[in-house]
Amino acid sequence: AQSHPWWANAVVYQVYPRSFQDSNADGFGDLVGIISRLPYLAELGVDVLWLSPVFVSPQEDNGYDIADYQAIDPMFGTLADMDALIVATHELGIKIVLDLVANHTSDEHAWFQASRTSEAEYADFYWWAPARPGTVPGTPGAEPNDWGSLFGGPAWTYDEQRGQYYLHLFSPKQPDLNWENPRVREAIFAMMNWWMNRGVDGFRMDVITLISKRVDDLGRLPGTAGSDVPTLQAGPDGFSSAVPFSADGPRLDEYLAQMRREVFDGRDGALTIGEALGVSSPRAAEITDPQRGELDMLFLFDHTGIDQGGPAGKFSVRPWKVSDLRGVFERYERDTAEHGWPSLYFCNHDQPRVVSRWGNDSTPALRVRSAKALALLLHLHRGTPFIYQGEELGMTNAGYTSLVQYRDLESVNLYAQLVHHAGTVSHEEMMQGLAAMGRDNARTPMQWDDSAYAGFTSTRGNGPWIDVNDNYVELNAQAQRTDPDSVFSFYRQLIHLRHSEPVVAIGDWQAVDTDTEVYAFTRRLGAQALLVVVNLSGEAVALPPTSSELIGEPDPSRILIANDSDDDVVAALAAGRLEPWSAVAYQIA
Ligand code: TEU
Repeated sequence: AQSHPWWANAVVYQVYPRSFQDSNADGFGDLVGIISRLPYLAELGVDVLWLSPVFVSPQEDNGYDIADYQAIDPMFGTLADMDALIVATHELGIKIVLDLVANHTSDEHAWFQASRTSEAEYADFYWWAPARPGTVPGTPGAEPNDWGSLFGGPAWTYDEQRGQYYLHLFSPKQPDLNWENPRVREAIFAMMNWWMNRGVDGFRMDVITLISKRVDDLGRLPGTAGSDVPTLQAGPDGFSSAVPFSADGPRLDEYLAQMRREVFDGRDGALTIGEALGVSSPRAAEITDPQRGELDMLFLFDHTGIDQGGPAGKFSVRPWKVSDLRGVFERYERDTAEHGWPSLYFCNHDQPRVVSRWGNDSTPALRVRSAKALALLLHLHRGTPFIYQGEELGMTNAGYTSLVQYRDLESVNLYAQLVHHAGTVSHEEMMQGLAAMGRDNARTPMQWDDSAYAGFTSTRGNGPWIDVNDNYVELNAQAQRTDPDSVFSFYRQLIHLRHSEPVVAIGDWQAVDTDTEVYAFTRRLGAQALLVVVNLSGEAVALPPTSSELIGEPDPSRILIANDSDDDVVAALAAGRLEPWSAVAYQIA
């Protein structure tokens, strides 16, 4: 049995600053806006605020391209505003973690500017490589190899000044840092300590599992002597993926342990969450094992791929099954049962809205009901749940119908690559893919009330940086806060349960009825036991056998939480039936 740290029963809330609350009518959210909305987070009851990047940045990737880690971008405010936000969250008993984007910087960061002129101190801060032998540097096909960027196009860009190519797993404006260089690590750890000393409580670390590169592969680029770089799986735009070169590399554990020692040792109550692209669930259990002193928890990606894949890559929507989703969570839970700790998320700023994706947003009633079913399902798992702004309202996908409404570089670039350059995907297919999977679905302005622009920004300005979802008039925080049957009120109850019921936070997790498409599992802690049964479909289905046995004669006083009235739950269970989109957590002991 493990001993449990404070975050075992905590709930984290992610704020995407540019879309949360604008205070100065420029159409972008800002820090002062966030401060004004903190009472809302306190009312919801969350324990930790995770803030997506607010540092100085050219905003190529909405701040995930940092030009100065120790200054706030003027679009978000000032360092004084940041200090005020730290104080204000702490006054409400909420911790605050920042987004640490340290796999790469912006190409406008001073380190990169110095690196491209080969300035001694910074020459090896990034990954530089010569053109493929026998080619003209800077011309198409002269890239050191055929690795592609995750945002489309090659993963290498030629720099005239240095006369070499630099590596970028993401956009050309996001060069990858060379963590092999001890000075890079020192510089990053010093910056992290500076923020910790300023009062923040930890970091969510962007693609941190990509920091250790397989250096040998780089030394054996195609066309060089002894080359045997594996031909990696081709991406939708024809380039091969560079992720295997970077993901979970040979020195990852060493770097994370060094970071722990140099930044977090002696800082009680700090929280570290790693975004774990390319990491398997058994490895995640190791990395989050407290004995090893690396990270507290990781975001895995397996469940986000169950409905993706095809000619347009992640923008090709595939049918999915409840058993696929359950199977992924079953592995997360099983692998971390003895050591390590899972994080639980459906939504973030990179994923479409879950109610549109795996629920049903076609009518208000179905939307509310399926949003609650998905919320109950996720929040009754063992692990630390993450709520992405607006998820607690059941906010839906953007509903954009025109390419010009999209802002996200991934969506815009891949549209150009696939529809125009490669010609492998039609305009119509790609528009459908963007509407289903595009990242802007999560980035529409927070829907606060039914006033103009959903209360996100003032009518004195030119409107928000990205279109508000039309459904804000009916779907907004103001309408839900005082409604006991709202999605918001349901999330409040779920958060409260995690705080008050240890079985919800730390009880053992076990799937049941796994040969069915009903998502059912038990939670057990000492003499306490819960059964969670969720029907993630629009059809009534039979209550499966093990669940039925565990429930026996249904008793309304045993219902912990459900998205139906107690009477309706009991009636359905007694009839051996699960209504469409029904979800219940039931005390079986
Ligand atoms: O994302 C990592 C990542 O690889 C994906 O989730 C990404 O969003 C993309 O959709 C893959 O198809 C992190 C950040 O969360 C994301 O916002 C950044 O764009 C990215 O890193 C680069 O910093």
